[in-house]
Amino acid sequence: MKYEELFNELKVHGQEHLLHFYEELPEEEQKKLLENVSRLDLSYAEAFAGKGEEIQRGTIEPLKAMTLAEEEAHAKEYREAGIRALREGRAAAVLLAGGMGTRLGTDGPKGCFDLGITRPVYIFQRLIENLQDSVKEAGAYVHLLIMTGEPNDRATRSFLKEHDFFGYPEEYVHFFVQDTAPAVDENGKILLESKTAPAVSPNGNGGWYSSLKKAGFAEFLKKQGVDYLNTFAVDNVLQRICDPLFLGAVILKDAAVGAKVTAKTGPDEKVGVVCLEDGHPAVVEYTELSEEMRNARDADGRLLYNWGYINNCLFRMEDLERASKGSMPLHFAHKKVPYVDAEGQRVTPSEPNAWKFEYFIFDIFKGMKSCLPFEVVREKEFAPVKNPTGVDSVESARELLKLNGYQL
Ligand code: UD2
Repeated sequence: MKYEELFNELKVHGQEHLLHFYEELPEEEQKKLLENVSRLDLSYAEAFAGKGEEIQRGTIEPLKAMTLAEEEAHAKEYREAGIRALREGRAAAVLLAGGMGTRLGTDGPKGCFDLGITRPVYIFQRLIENLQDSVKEAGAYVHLLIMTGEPNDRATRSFLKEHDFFGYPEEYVHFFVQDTAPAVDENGKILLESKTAPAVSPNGNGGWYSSLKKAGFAEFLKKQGVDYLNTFAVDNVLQRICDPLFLGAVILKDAAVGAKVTAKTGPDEKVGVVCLEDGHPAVVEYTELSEEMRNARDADGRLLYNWGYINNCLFRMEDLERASKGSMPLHFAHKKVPYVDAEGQRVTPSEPNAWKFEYFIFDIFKGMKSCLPFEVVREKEFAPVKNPTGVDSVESARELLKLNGYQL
């Protein structure tokens, strides 16, 4: 796009400051700036105008999960149905690895983090080994799609290639990059990360399906006969992936979506809670849980909203496609974002100075006819690596891995 054309478009949106340094840049850099700015999705910054209004929630009620006892009672039929579907190539796995892993304090992709003590045990390795368990049980490979973010895409691909995809056949591994959203200052102005690039970051894990589609994988998967997608987070090193029991239960219960859940450790655990909103399946994220909902108890004294969402879902593709036509709410997060000021000086803020935009994966549940929350045993299936130490950390994940017989 030419300078004038872009300038005029930006002006309509009040974002023409993005070209502030254009004149002083060498020609090559000018080109880069125009390219970077013209790729921006300005609708995010437009949405910022509505930031004052909280996301309006409907009437929230608890949603029952399928309990371990119920799963146990039907284990044989669920497992068989799941294995059959895997064997027929009806399921694929989608790894959500577009996040930045900032809390862990690593620069690289979170999946490259080594949890090993006496030998390397990378997060990606653990996840692929977990997937291999299901592959072995079914006797058939499933397609593994890996969503990266722009900042970690190259490093993720080269790391996995270097490690020979930890034994997974390369022809079953596919990558796609998730879309980005710009960061804006308190006045809704998009920040410049450098004189040639706006500050952008991945648009939240709810951006996964539109990014997958844009990359042509929805078509690809349909052609392959896939009709269930198991999305899973990069940081839970104990999770079962394409778990036949879960898959079979979702199929036989005819659920549009299934979500693995575990009983919360307490009101403040950092997991979303699965519930109903105006009669539709929904999840309220831990950051948005009201005091009242957080602490509400049932007649037996248990948390009323007790089913913690652990970010391992099974989506039926036809329902996903239908639900994805609706709009998703945009969540705002106040963060520290380094930027270049009007004088061209790089500023590293010590306090949150910017707003980032994120879609949440589970917000699509609201457009689904039905959801099956599926209970799992926490100690066997939930070991998230979020922080270096303490709760949900490298330390706690190592303990849980050892408890489950893994050599570190
Ligand atoms: C997530 C869940 C939360 C709970 C918790 C369990 C969401 C929105 N919240 O919270 O309810 O289940 O995990 O540990 O899912 N990701 C991307 N692109 C992005 C942002 C994130 O791929 O733009 C991935 C990220 O790489 C990770 C997953 O999504 O695999 C969860 O992201 P997070 O660690 O930021 O989420 P968290 O812990 O706040």
